[in-house]
Amino acid sequence: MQRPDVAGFYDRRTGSIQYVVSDPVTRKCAIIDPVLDFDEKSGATATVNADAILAHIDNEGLSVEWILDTHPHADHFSAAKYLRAKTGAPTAIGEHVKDVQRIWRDIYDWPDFPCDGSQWDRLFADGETFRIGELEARVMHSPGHTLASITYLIGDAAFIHDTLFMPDSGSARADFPGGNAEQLWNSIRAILALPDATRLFTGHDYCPGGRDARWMSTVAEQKASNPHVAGKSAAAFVALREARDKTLAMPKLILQALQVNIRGGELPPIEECGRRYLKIPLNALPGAVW
Ligand SMILES: N[C@@H](CCC(=O)N[C@@H](CS)C(=O)NCC(=O)O)C(=O)O
Ligand SMILES: [Fe+2]
Repeated sequence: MQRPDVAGFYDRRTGSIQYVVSDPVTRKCAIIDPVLDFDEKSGATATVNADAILAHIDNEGLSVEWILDTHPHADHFSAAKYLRAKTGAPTAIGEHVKDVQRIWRDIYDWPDFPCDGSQWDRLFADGETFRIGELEARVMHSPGHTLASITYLIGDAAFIHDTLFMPDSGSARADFPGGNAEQLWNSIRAILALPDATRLFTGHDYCPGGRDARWMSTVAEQKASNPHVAGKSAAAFVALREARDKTLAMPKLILQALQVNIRGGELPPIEECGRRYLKIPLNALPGAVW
């Protein structure tokens, strides 16, 4: 079993974990789920997170082969386009991103928006493989949190994004447009069918009880102690997930983030005045918690 090196970079602002996964032999690496900083109060964007990742890559003497996203994120902007410009490495995401693009094209009323995934260099189908140096990576389609979510299985490391969080934090929500709790359960079962020692790297940690951020668990740990899966039936999980989702407010950046992320992380085009603008649809999403 190949054992890649994995470095996690925690973004405190959004509770997101970004990864650099590298081949210890060839020093080739992939960046997974990089964050482009956005301050919603001032409207400012920045590349503090992405530049820290680039500095790590430089310090370690790594070379970037892939810039990967697990899904079109609803809580932060992807830094994939910025990092592509900096490194020349290709970007990729799951092929069902096209379905997510169609949903959000309608919400933003962008009739001419190309919903063909052409904003990425490669779209992965379920079961597809690719290489990072000598490491073999395999894609598992893991829908539920979003229609397009995928897990990257690289040697003994699985990048499971927003399926399961740390065992003390349960699972991701399944109530975004295109989300589905039953599909999320099936995706989680497929992840937990991997060997017990598989290292699972999650996409978020919200530091319950004020503990330090953590992001790595194993299949065995999840099966033993995650209350959303240990001893649960499919029906019990779906009931728990749907009940909890009814209590959650939408992520504060969902309307801002999707319009950047369905463009592969590219900010909206510059208008005549020289500035870029985000578009906020009113009364388009359910789930306001007053
Ligand atoms: N408070 C956060 C919530 C972000 C959020 O909804 N995160 C998703 C993953 S993108 C999730 O599954 N959250 C589970 C939960 O909050 O219990 C925000 O506003 O950004
Ligand atoms: Fe997410």
